[in-house]
Amino acid sequence: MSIKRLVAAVCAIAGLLAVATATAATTVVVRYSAGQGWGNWWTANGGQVRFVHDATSPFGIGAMELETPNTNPAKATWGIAMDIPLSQVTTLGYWTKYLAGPPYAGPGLNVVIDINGSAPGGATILVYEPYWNGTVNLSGAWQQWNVGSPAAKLWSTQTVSAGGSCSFTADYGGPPFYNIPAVQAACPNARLQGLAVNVGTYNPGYLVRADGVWLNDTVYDFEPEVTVRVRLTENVLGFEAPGDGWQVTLTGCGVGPITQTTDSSGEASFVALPPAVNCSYTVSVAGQAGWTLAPSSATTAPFAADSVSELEFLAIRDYNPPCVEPNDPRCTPPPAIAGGTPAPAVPAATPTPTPAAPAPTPAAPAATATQPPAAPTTLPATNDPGVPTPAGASPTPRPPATGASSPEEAGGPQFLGLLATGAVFLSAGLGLLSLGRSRKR
Ligand SMILES: [Ca+2]
Repeated sequence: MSIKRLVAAVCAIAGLLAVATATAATTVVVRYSAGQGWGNWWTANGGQVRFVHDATSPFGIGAMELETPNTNPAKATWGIAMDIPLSQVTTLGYWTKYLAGPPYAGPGLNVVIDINGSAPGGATILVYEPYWNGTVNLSGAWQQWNVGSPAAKLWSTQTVSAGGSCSFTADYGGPPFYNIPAVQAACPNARLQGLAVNVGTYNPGYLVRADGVWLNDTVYDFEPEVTVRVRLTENVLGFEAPGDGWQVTLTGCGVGPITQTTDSSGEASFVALPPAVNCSYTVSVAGQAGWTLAPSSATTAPFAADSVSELEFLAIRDYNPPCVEPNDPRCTPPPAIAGGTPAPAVPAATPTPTPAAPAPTPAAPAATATQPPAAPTTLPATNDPGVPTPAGASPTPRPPATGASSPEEAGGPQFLGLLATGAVFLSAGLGLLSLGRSRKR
C-alpha cells in the first residue's frame, strides 16, 4: 500500500467516524409553537422570523426564515438560553441559505457568554457571521459553518476582561476576532449562556434561512408546523350550541394519540403538528350516551406551513327516549314553536267525575225538622223522642249544591223516599246527605 493509499484509507475511516458522530447526535425538532427552549429574542421593527418548508434543507423538510425590511432598525432573532461551562463545548455550528439581500447576507450565530462565570460583569456576545468566514453562496445552496473551529472569526459586542488573555474589545461587526477554543483556554470560568440565530440592526433587506444549529450532540432542526382545529356543535331538536367538554383524539403522521377536550367554544386545537407528508391526521370524537355523532371521526392532511385545518363535528341529541339523564338541563324540551304542532294535552292526575244532575233541593225534609208532620209523606224526623236530631240535620236549609254532586247526594232523596217510615234510616240518610255535602265543600 502506497503512502497515498494509506492516507486515503485513513481519511476514509476518519470520514466514517465523522459520519458516525453525526448520526449519534440527537435531533430536536423546533417549531414556532413548540420551541423546545427556542423562542423570539429581539425580533422588532418590521423584522420577521417564520418556519417554512424547504425541500433542500439539511434537516427535515423546512427551516427558519429571517427577513428584514429595508430599514436599519429592523431585527430578526430567535435564540435559546442555557448555562453550561464553555469548556464543555466541543462542536458548534449551523447551516444558512441565501435567498435575497446584499451579497454578503446571511444570518449570524450569536454566542452568548459570560467570561468570568459567577463573578460580576463579564457578559458579552461573540458574533459569528458567514461573510467573515467564507463566501456566501448566492445560488441558494445550503452552507454549513463551523463556529467552534479555531479558524472561526467572531467579534465581541462588549469590551470585557477577566485578566490576562481573557480580554475582549468590542466592535460593531469586524476585527478584532476571537474563536471558541482560544476563549476556552483563556477564560476557564467562562460559561455559555445562549445561542441565537440573528439578523441584527443595520442589516436591511435580508431574506435568509437557517437550520441545523449543532451544539455537541444536539442538532436543532427548524421545521414548519400545521394546526388541526376541531369544532364540535351540539344540536338539540334543531337548536345548536357549542359542544363543551367533548373528548377528541388525534392520530396520524407519527403523532399521537393526543386527546384534548373541547372548550366552551366547542373547539380544541392540535398545534405544532408536522405537515402531512404522505400521511394524514384522523380525529375521533368519543361518543356520549344519548348523542349521535355526525361524523364520529374525520381525516385531514394539512401541509402548508402555519395552515389551520378545521374539522367540523355535529353531536345530535337523541330524543327517543326523550331524555337519558333527567338531571341534564338540556333535557328540558324547547318551547313550542309558533305555528308548529301544538304540544299534546297534559293528562290530568285524576279523572274528572261525570257531572250528575243537580241535586233536588232538600228544603222539604229540612223544613219539617221542627214542625209536626203535615202530610203522610212527610217524615216525622224529630218528634220521635227516641231518636236524637242528627248533628248534620241543621234546621237552616243548605243552599243547593252547584255543579257536580256526589252519587250519594243524587241518590239521597230516593233513599229517603223508599224508607219513608224508618226514622232511624232517615236520620242515617240525612247524616249521609250532610256528610256527602261536607266532603264536597
Ligand atoms: Ca429543518
